[in-house]
Amino acid sequence: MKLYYHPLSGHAHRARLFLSLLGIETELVEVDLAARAHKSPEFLKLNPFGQVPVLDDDGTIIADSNAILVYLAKKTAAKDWLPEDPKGAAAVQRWLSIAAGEIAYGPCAARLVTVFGAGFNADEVIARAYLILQHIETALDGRPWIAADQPTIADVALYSYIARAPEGNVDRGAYANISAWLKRVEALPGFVAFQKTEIGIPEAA
Ligand SMILES: N[C@@H](CCC(=O)N[C@@H](CS)C(=O)NCC(=O)O)C(=O)O
Repeated sequence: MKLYYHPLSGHAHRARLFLSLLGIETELVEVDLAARAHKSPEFLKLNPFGQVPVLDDDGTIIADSNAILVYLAKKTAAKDWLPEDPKGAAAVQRWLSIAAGEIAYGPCAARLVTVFGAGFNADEVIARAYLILQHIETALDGRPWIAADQPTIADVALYSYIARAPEGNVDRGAYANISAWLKRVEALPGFVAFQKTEIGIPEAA
């Protein structure tokens, strides 16, 4: 499979991480966001939204990180990663929605300000980040994974921007359950790290 990505995109890292966890051989195609290659006519044919990541599975084009996670789980019949029973599927979907909502508008947006110079109100997006981190901290109380007894694509979708939240000046120090969960994700066979920058505050231990 071919993944159009950027090394500093958490959305792209999500897709890359799951491909690696599944052991799928992947050709990585770096899209030069600084040169606006994601807005070129060729790239817009792949994703009219002009965003990474995009997956090309032998001509089947899937845009959107969470859609890629669903596609890969279904394609490989990885039922542990995406349960099929109504309750299990809903539990995963709930956190995919949060990854596309509260995480995007919180820790992801805070990092966009510092790493990419986005013009959001930093105090506002950092406050949003703390709000969602507290919810996740509570949800992880007494359980190793966010949506099931085993890791699911919900954990994959949440991981990248929470791991790099300190780059957006969001301190993860007060969230012990989240720290332990990040380490569990990082210990999964096939884990591949999300590139770090020197921007922001130091990571919590
Ligand atoms: N909903 C999309 C969001 C992807 C996204 O925001 N990608 C960013 C990089 S992290 C991007 O390509 N931004 C360029 C733009 O929106 O113009 C997904 O989950 O894949």
